[in-house]
Amino acid sequence: ELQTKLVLNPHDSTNQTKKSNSQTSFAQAFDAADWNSFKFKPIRESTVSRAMSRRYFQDLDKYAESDVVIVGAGSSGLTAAYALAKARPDLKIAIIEAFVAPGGGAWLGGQLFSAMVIRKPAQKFLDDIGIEYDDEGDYVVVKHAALFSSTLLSKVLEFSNVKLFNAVAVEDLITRKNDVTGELRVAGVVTNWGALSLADVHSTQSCMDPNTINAHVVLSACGHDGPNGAFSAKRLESFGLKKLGGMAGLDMNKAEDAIVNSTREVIKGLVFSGMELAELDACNRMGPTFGAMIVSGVKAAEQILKVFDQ
Ligand code: AHZ
Repeated sequence: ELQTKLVLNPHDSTNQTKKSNSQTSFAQAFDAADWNSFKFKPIRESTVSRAMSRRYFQDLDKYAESDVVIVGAGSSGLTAAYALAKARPDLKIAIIEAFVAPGGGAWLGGQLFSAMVIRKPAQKFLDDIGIEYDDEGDYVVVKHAALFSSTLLSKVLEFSNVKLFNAVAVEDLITRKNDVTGELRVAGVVTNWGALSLADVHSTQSCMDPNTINAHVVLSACGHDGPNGAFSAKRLESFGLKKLGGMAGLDMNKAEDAIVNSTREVIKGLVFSGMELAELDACNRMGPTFGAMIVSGVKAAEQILKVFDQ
């Protein structure tokens, strides 16, 4: 039965009674029986400014000491954030994403096609976050990759122990060297506005000093190399700690298992997930299949918890 009126559900997310009498029309709810007299409540510009900036600065203050920093809000980083935040509401988790739009390379299934292919058993994660799919036997298909990314993102953002700082880039790692063993551990990240970092303002301005976030564990989920990727892998190479293998050619069968298998704490305090591992370990790329990003994210969350247990 088609509804003839636009109706607004009462402010109660548990109320699913779409056709109950408690509903008001949008026009009633907006107090706009006559749209010509529609009016918003008044506001002063500085109120808007303060409403945003106060919260942002409170968040900067709160997350300056984070339990976990996740670098990169692509499919593997967001999956790790979800798994971790769900398991441990006591942990403060900051996600740093260089671009304004989170989601990384998971807004389309591949090339310009909408559908997203996910090989089993990764569909169990879709069941957990409530995304429908077509079951094709050994793999499933979500009708639009954007449905996956937007659902995952919204679930992650709902957790009260997670803060996404988008349009903020990680420019360096905070490191501590053990005076006795010489071992390096990662103790946080160095950040700057994404627009500055991505435009390489550092080569034209004499001082664009960054900010910092201390963390017990950093997850690097920066994706494969490109204009903006494999950040921590490249930094470990410049520290002289790793020699990058470089991502190998496409082999779906090998690539997905390899990425999950190599998801680990690479140096003390620094866990890797997703395609950044391909640059580090010379794994194949898998192209437009996303099961490994999901399972690598879940495994990364587990590895992070192990670091807390050490
Ligand atoms: O903007 C990046 C993206 O959203 C972000 N990022 C990278 N460097 C950063 C930095 N500071 C802050 N220094 C940074 N953010 O990290 C995110 C990576 O997302 P992604 O989707 O590229 O990586 P993923 O490993 O989660 O998923 C990769 C999926 C695949 S597989 C594949 C292939 O085989 O060709 N291609 C892609 C995109």
